[in-house]
Parts: sequence; C-alpha cells; structure tokens
Amino acid sequence: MVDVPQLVEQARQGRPRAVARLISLVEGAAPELREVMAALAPLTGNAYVVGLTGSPGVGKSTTTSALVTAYRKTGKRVGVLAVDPSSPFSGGALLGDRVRMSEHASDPGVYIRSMATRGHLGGLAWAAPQAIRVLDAAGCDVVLVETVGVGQSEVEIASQADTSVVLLAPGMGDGIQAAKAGILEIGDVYVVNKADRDGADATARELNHMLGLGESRTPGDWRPPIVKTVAARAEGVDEVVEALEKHRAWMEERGVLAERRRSRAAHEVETIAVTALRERIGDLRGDQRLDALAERIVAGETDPYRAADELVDGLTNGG
Ligand SMILES: Nc1nc2c(ncn2[C@@H]2O[C@H](COP(=O)(O)OP(=O)(O)OP(=O)(O)O)[C@@H](O)[C@H]2O)c(=O)[nH]1
Ligand SMILES: [Mg+2]
Repeated sequence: MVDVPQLVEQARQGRPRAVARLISLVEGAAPELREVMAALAPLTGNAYVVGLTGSPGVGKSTTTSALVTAYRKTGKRVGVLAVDPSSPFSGGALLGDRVRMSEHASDPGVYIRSMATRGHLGGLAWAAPQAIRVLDAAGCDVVLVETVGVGQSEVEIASQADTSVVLLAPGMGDGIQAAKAGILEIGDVYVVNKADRDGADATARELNHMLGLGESRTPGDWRPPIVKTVAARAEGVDEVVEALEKHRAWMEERGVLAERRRSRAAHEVETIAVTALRERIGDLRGDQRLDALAERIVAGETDPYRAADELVDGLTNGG
C-alpha cells in the first residue's frame, strides 16, 4: 500500500526518497498515479524545463552535469531526468551517467534520476511530463531532461521542454546528420561540444549556415544561438546558461512559454486519453461487441469506419 498524501507531502518537502518513489510510480505506471497527479497539481508550475538531445556520446550527460554545477552556484535547485525510451529498465545502461553525475550525489539541492519508458503505451510522451511534475513539485527551479537515443524521441522530448538544447560534436558531417534527424527544427539553443577537438569551428559554421537557410525570420523572432563548449572542462557552460536565460526571457515576453506549456499539457491529455482508449479497445479482443461488428463487416452490412465509430461511441458513452 502506498500512502499517497504522505508521500506527496514528503516530496514537497524535498525528501529524496519520496521523490524517487514517486518517479518509480510513474515508471511503473502504478494505479496510484491518478491520486498522485491530483495531489501534485497545485504544487507545480515553477520549474523551468530544459531538454538536452543529441547523438550518442556527444556529451549530453557531461554538459548536464556542468549545467547542474552552474545552476547550483546561483542557488537554484536542480532536477535531472535521464530518459531512455529504448530500454525497459533503468539503471544499468545509465551507470556511466551516474559516474558523470557523482559529484552532485551528495548535494541535497540536486535530484538525479534515470527513467526507462519502453513498454509503456504512450511511452516517453506519457511518462516524462509526469516525472517532470514530480521534480517540479519537489521544488526544483530547473529540470534538465536528457534523452538517450536519437530520432523520434528527440523530437518528442522537445515537445516536453520549455527550451530545447541540441548538442553536436565535430566530425562526421554532424550538421548534415542533424538536418536529417529533423533536429534543426527543434533547437532553441545549439551547443557544439568537444570544441577541444578539430573541426568544431567548421561544425559551428555549417550549422549556422543550415540554420540560416530558408529563414524568413521577422525582427524579434528567436534566432537560436550556437555555443561552443568543452563540457568535460566546463568551458562555455556559463554561456549556455546565459543563452537559456535569454531564451526563457524571450519566451516570457512573447507569451511563448505559456503557449508551449499549454500545448504540452494538451498533448499530455491526448496521450493519456488515447492510451486509455487503446487499453479499452484492447480489452475488447474476443468481446462480443467487436465480434459482432467484425461479422457485419464480413457480411457487407457495414464498413470498418462505421464500425470503428460505433465502437468508440460505445466506449466513450460508458458502454
Ligand atoms: N574531448 C572531449 N570529450 C568530451 C567532452 N565532453 C564530453 N566528452 C567525453 O565524451 C564521452 C561521452 O560523454 P557523455 O556526456 O556521456 O555523452 P552523452 O551524450 O551523454 O552519451 P549518451 O548518454 O551515451 O548518449 C565521455 O567520455 C566524455 O568524457 C568534451 O568537451 N571534449
Ligand atoms: Mg548520457
């Protein structure tokens, strides 16, 4: 049995074990989540959510760790969420991260948590916002979300963040890869990490060129900055923080922050609703209603669209 009110109260006070427990409930899609989210709702809305994406090994965790240090210097409480959409279990795969984050392990102003989302209906879109909400309610001023993996999940995580940071590193025509992965559309801030290596300037130039292509920006629009870093030595990290704060201020001025949060919430509701609907339809397998509809389709008495409409109507009208 989970004592939800007690757990939420402890999380609100910033007790790490309670925070961890709540995120485990998210990860495990526990039935208590409904009650948890209801209790958390009034405690949320303070955290600034920053997403970090980029190819494997580009330096996301190292950068995240350096950002934690930078934010801690200003007294901010920081949550770190490493989301792995491809793995069913947290822990093992993210062990390296734990090493990279170990300097923050004893800091009570920092929560670090990895989370696996594979196997969930709704996956990342479903789990990440709820875990973010836990960290928000626990008093985090900033939540850094690192997504492990590339492609669709990057674009997905971008829709979860207030500000999206896209990381690249020199070599291998990264800019072109970035364009392919569609990440040129999602970055609010670009970081060319590993600037201690050859080719960082070329990567930054190429990126600058690609970001400029086809642009029809009007004055006052956000022009994503490109920041060069050596995350391993924390070089350039203050500039990243500066870029983040600028983007945040720009969003607040223009109402973009509120708009992003609204569309995020809408997406979240949609995901939960679709997931619930899918589960109920799944439960129907072998059910008489579905069998009867199937029979009518085969007999030519109805078509799949009408049958689906009937099914959805039946489900949503408490049928
Ligand atoms: N030369 C150099 N190496 C770096 C820099 N930043 C990170 N690294 C190294 O690059 C490797 C990968 O760094 P991570 O921070 O784990 O990269 P990541 O993007 O989190 O990797 P995944 O989570 O596996 O996708 C590590 O060995 C780091 O020490 C840098 O600025 N310069
Ligand atoms: Mg990492």
